[in-house]
Amino acid sequence: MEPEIVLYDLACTKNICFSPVVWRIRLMLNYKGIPYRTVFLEFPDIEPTLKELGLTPATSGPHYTVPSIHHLSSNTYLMGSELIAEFLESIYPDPTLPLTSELGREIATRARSVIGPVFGRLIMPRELNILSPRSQEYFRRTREATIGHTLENLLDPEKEEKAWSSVHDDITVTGELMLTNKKKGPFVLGASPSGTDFFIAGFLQSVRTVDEEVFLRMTSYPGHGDIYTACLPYMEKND
Ligand SMILES: N[C@@H](CCC(=O)N[C@@H](CS)C(=O)NCC(=O)O)C(=O)O
Repeated sequence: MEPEIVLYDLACTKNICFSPVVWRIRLMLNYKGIPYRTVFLEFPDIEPTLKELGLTPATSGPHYTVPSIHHLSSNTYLMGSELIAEFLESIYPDPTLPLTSELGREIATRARSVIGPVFGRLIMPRELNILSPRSQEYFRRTREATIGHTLENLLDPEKEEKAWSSVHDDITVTGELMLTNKKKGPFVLGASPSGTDFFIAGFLQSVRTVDEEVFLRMTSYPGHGDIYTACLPYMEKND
């Protein structure tokens, strides 16, 4: 099938998607069966490539980010997962994907307090292992400037255990919330997926691609493995 969308994604040495935010969009494309092709960009190539395409820079954080898309038939370029999700839902409403819900918002708010420590301390230093030398150099330079010390400093078993303890209660409560509609079906809202399922599954798939052990520990908490498994059919196309 001819692609209708070009998806700009983050490159890694496994040649598959590993960014949690790009996974959110990829899951949506796969779920809706929208034909697309991927352009993987190394970290230092994101800004020059997206600038050249004429995308509007973000006002905070990195100015140019993936996911970005080019919708070919309308010649629309978009950057930012929220904007892209809304666009896809409006152009491809079938099957519908409720992007959010009251329960979804509660889960997302709680999950963010987990994602910070998990990504910041446990995933970030391990991410280096799946980046090319050019991306490693960029990643190390930008992230170490933000945290004020080396990425390797984070790989301290004692501090890592503290990070796990600090999120234990939040992961448990968030996971239990994910099971609210278990009787109606395997997804957060019951029988069919919502944006919240793709947010959770995208985060877990990203963790898994970087470090299987962290993934196994996260999915040992309630709910997480259930949502991840329910979303597996939409994670087959990963490149
Ligand atoms: N708010 C953006 C965040 C996207 C984002 O941070 N993407 C990262 C990759 S996971 C990125 O492109 N970073 C570019 C950089 O660090 O220069 C969204 O929701 O799409």
